[in-house]
Amino acid sequence: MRIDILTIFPEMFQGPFTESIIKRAVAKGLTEIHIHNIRDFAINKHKNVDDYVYGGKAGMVMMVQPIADCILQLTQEREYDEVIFLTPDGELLNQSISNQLSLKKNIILLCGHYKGIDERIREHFITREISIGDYVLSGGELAAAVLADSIIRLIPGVLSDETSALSDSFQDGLLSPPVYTRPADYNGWKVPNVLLSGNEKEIINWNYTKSVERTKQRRPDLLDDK
Ligand code: 6GU
Repeated sequence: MRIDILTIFPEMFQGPFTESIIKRAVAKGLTEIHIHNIRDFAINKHKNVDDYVYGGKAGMVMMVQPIADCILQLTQEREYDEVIFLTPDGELLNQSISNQLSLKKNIILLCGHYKGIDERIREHFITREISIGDYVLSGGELAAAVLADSIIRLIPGVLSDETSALSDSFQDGLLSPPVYTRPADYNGWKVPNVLLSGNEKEIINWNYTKSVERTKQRRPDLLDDK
């Protein structure tokens, strides 16, 4: 899978993609991430990418031309399955959206800033708009990193144990059960006996019961959907 990210702050992606699981996915050739600086497509001598909003209100808007030229260059090179704009007024990201997107071949993620981007970009290029939650971030970059991470870890071969993505919280609509590691007794704080029993059936039952219990307590809304 190939992900192209369009941003005016390319340095913000140093870190999220250069560590841990995503780093390994890139090294293994399971995903390609290309960061494009929208400012490289600005044509005037000041390299402007934004301008005053029409209609008088305060604030700057990202201009059509630099973003359009960047997207057009990419779409001339290959076909894209989705051109996604990260925006607080987009559809709320959930595991089902990440699952869908992990099956795509090429996607573009566009990060907005200032008061937003010229509406004509949304009308003519954007196929999907996604928000990562009901709060406001300074820009789309962190949201794009969150979305890319949630997608990339689902690509087959990225996680060392393929079943581990299947047992994630949300993957089956339930939160994960509590987990423990050694020692079995830490100064009197004990690991539940059933987990030490070696009885696989009982352990599966215990994990399921705990998942349901935790979901009922913390996120009853997840059970309502069923
Ligand atoms: Cl995608 N962008 C911004 N700026 N803020 C957000 C967001 C996106 N999702 C939640 N808050």
